[in-house]
Amino acid sequence: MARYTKKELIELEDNIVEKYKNNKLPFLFHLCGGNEDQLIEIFNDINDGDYVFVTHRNHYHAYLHGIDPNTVLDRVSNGRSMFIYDREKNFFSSAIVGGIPEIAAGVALALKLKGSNQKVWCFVGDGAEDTGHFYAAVRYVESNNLPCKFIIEDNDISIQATKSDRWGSEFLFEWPSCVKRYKYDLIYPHARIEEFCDLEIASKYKKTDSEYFPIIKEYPSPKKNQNKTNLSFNEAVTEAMSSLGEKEDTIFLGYNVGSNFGNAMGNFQNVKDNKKIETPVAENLMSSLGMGLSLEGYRPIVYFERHDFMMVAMDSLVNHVSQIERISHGDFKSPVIFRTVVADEGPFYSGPTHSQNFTELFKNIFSFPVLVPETPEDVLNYYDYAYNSDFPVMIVEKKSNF
Ligand SMILES: Cc1ncc(C[n+]2csc(CCOP(=O)(O)OP(=O)(O)O)c2C)c(N)n1
Ligand SMILES: [Mg+2]
Repeated sequence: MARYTKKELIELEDNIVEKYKNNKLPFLFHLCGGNEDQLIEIFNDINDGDYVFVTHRNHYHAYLHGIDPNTVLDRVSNGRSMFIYDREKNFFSSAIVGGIPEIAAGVALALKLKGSNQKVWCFVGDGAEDTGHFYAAVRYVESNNLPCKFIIEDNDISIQATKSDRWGSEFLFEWPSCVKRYKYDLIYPHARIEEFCDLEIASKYKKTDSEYFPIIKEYPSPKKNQNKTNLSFNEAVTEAMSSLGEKEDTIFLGYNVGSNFGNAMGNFQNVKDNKKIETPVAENLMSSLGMGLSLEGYRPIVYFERHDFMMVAMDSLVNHVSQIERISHGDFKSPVIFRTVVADEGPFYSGPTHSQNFTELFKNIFSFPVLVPETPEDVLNYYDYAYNSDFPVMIVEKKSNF
């Protein structure tokens, strides 16, 4: 439901411009303008409770989806223009171009599995249309008939470059029916307007990064487990998967998890078929589907059969799963369990790009725990800990331990 008229939207955005002119905003922010009519029409079809995913240019969408304009002004005034979130209203932004479509697809998958009548609306710029992430999300939503619409807000500009500058011609890809495009001319420059503000004066208002975005307090480590088991390492992994498979809220996804597709090392043999989702070989999509499912209360176990392949999922992992609790000030949490394997040894040597171990790197770049079980007891303990945590956990199984 559109809550404002065109005139009111422009006035709300003018409040931000005014603050900027008074040298009060030493931040990067992106003003909306020029697309009022199109957005009002689209928001007339959006219900309260629907999810709205938006890019860095998110103010109009926030107002129209019922976020209090004072809250928007407060966010913008505290360096959080690109980070407007609201758990209650299901409003989600991302400052990463192409970062949201696959997460939106994950939420839409969850809504379909639950039989909900909520919908997902994912607004992206023509810059996101440049990315493979957008392609994967659109193909997944269209193929699975998920309740999600993608809206390309096509102003034919990414910062200062037109599509033709970026791609070499005006050629436009034809997207399927889950994608709508509206065209408009942006009335402001890409980001803030230099001559409007004296940045030297404005900078006096600046606080530190951790004052604007408090660092999450350290996540608790797993407790030491004294219980002995007679299971081998491989049997313990199977047992951990079987036990997770018994929980109502879990769901397993990745490639080779479906019953007819390899059933990776036999570890998923006791997990019921209706708990397993075979995914495309699109790692950033896999991780993002997991994140989207977790936002709707599922406890996804996302399976990556080699560390090497996870490098393709880094935007999802580093910029979204790892950061979401901090950048949303705790509004959104994403307690996904990442089951990963390092093929450090074992019978099938497959060369350097199939046997790398990124554990130390991951420990450094993720906010969440990365655990390496060395014994069968560790395996059972770590998966139990991961399930009982409200934050993401990655568990790294070394083939040499199997
Ligand atoms: C992955 C990524 N690459 C680059 C940027 C820097 N950047 C911020 S906005 C932007 C332009 C995006 O253009 P578009 O998606 O068309 O949105 P518009 O600004 O036109 O609304 C770029 C390149 C980013 N935020 N994320
Ligand atoms: Mg654009």
